[in-house]
Amino acid sequence: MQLTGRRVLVIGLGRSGRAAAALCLARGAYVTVSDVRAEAALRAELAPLTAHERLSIVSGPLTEPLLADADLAVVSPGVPPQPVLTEAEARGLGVIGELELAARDLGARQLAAPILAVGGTNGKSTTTTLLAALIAASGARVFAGGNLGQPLSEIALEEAAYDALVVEVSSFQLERIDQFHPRVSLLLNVSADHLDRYPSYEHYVAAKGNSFVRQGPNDHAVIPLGDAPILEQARRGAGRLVTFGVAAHGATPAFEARFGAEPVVIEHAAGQDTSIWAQQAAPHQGAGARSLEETEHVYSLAGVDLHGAHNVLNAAAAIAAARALGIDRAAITAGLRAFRGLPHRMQRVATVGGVTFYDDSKGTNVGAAVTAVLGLSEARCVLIAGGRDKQGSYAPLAEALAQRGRAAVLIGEAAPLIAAALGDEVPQVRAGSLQEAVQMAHSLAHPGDAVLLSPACSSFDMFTSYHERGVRFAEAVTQLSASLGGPA
Ligand code: UMA
Repeated sequence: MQLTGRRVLVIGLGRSGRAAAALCLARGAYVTVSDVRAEAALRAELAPLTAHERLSIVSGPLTEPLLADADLAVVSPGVPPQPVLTEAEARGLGVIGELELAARDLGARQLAAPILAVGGTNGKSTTTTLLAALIAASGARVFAGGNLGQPLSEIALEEAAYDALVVEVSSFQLERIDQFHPRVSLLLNVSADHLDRYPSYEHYVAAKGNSFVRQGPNDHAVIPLGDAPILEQARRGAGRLVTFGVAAHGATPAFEARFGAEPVVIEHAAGQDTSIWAQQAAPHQGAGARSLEETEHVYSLAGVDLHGAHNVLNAAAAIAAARALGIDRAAITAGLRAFRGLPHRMQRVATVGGVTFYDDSKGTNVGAAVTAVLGLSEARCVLIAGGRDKQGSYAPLAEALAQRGRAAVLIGEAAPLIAAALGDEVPQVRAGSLQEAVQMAHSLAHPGDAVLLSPACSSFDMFTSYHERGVRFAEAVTQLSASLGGPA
């Protein structure tokens, strides 16, 4: 990719736009950044670069003349499709995403580090971080970023060499890609999310599947066992399939049933394809049983810092991707032991009056909240949900709460919508603040229950981010605990 002397329009100046602008300037382009925010904020954002002679900043909506002046446009993931952009593309302007910019730059410089892409509606960040930990345990230098936080364009600028780049990829980032070519592409799951951005659910699934398209026979597509829509996406490329899932009864060889009642991940190679199965193994069967350590393709998850049944699957997926890269069993085992879970993802906060509080503030869609409810080790929970609606259906949440819910405490803009969907499945109350929600949830819970913050919505109606929402939740739990005389 030749950028010297070319005019690049960077649209959106958050982390992605900043990294893209810096990369394009470093490669000799004339860069204009366009963002709807006020100019003072944009200048502050670009602080070290504002004096650059090849940089200009335009505050306000994206316009046709701005696009007409550009040879290439780089769009930030959070900038939704809009007519002015579609029209410019129709006129022949190249429009790419920040991820594609990074991929082209890395490709042009022939940097050999393989890319491992981690996509999915839920579990991406945990799996990205775990996969990076498994690879790092082999002694390799690993980058973990993308949607997780650090844009890949920042890495393209760094001189430090990596042995592997583990990139969390959102559907937004995968919308405008072409050269982006993961050696291993993992798609964990797909359920309704971001339907406020896509014309249909199928468009959202197809965006996620774009990460498979460039894969060839030396690459691996890591996908869930028995998920036909995801298989269809993987088949858009030619990568070798590696599947992961929960072993069906009777489908596993006999020796697997001999371990204690703890989650394990089992690997089987059959011809060209590999299956990685996670399961809660049957109790130890005595004579003839082998320990986990003795058996080559079994990984014990006992004592690993991952909570919830869904995280066993995430671990299976990460192990599958690490194996596809050639990481050996010893490193994977060491990586699992060293792994520490991520904040705001099924994070245990405290136990107050026999009720355990979990912060799953990152549960920003219905699928995530359902998974969190069904994966709890406590039999019943009081769910705190609500926030800014994303136009998906809350019906699956009603089903999950019918099975495992004690009550629901609803907050934020989406509270009436969720209330209507829950109907009589579970008792429900409304709270005016998160602090009030924590108090109400505690009084509705019985000893031995969980209180789970897994909002099924974005946070932006009440907070600046899911992170702030999670921090406020933990503070409210601490206050509650103090008001009751400390943890119990
Ligand atoms: N903007 C415009 N015009 C618009 C919309 C936005 O100018 O029409 C401007 C905003 O004023 C702002 C900038 O664009 O200044 C924000 O761009 P952005 O939303 O792309 O944000 P970044 O800071 O670049 O963060 C993005 C990802 N954000 C989104 O996809 C919304 C971050 O993922 C990611 O960590 C980061 O790139 C680095 O790769 C966050 C996210 O919420 C965590 N992702 C979604 C999710 O996980 O569900 C997909």
